[in-house]
Amino acid sequence: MSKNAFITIVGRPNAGKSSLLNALIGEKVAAVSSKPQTTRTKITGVLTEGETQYVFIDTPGMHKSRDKLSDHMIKAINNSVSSIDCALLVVDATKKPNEAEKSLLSTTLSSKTPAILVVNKIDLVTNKEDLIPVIAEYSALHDFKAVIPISALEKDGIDIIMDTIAAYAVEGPHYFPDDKFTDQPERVIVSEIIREKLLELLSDEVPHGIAVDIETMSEHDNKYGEGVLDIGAVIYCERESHKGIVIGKGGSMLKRAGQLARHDLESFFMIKTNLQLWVKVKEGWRNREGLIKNFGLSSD
Ligand SMILES: Nc1nc2c(ncn2[C@@H]2O[C@H](COP(=O)(O)OP(=O)(O)OP(=O)(O)O)[C@@H](O)[C@H]2O)c(=O)[nH]1
Ligand SMILES: [Mg+2]
Repeated sequence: MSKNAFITIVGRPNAGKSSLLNALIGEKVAAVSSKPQTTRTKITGVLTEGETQYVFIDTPGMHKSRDKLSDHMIKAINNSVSSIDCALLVVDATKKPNEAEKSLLSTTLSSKTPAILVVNKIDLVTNKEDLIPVIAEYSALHDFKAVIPISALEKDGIDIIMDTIAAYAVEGPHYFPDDKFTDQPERVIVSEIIREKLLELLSDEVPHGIAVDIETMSEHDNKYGEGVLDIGAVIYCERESHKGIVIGKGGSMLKRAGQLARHDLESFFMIKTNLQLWVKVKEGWRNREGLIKNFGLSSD
């Protein structure tokens, strides 16, 4: 009997939603960084285990809207919760419930949607008893079907999540090929890997104003007959001054980001990769609908 389960992953920025998605899938399908609001759109990860296909939807962290890009991110969160089989609310074990989480629990996560509380980052909690008051506070806000402490970073507790969500699978078709693990087009994966490196390397203000556009992506054989993946990407930033920061002294920042990205691209695509990066300025793109759509960041 063929089954499927649609599971959405929600939570505040930086809680570890994308880390959890990657741990569940066993592949890096979503960018992860220490900066909040790393994820900008809905990202789907797919895992087929025996008869059941799990479709996980990673969402941007819940936050107050500031610009049109934020509006799209918030819409993506709300869309992800309608007609799903189960929601995973990922929270940070070292933090107390905040307003955004409270409002999500009282509105979007209606009582009809089974929700599981995933208490992440338990590796940061030395005394496990400290988890009890955190769990108690969240449990007081909602009738969770289960509470699962995990560490997405150390891949601890992931199997318990899988065992628990198996109960929410329903009879139905597999919507993706069984060997597929994301709905993200390859170009989006490439641009997210590059953006992830810039987020980690750059100081706070600059990276949130960055979009990465993959202009070319093709394969050729080198003189030894090995396949090489050629990628040309443009990094758009909002200001001329940011462009200088992204390039760095003598091109050092761009070079470092390129090296790190190439390393991840080669292990993801399992092919030698030649990555060319350019930096351009596109002022105020975060408030321009057309550009948001162009960069694939629209929730529509
Ligand atoms: N110590 C520890 N750090 C973690 C764990 N899971 C995630 N992190 C870190 O927390 C930060 C945020 O992780 P993400 O997976 O990008 O978080 P997110 O919830 O997807 O964030 P947004 O996309 O910005 O909403 C990164 O620096 C991760 O390495 C964990 O289990 N333990
Ligand atoms: Mg994320």
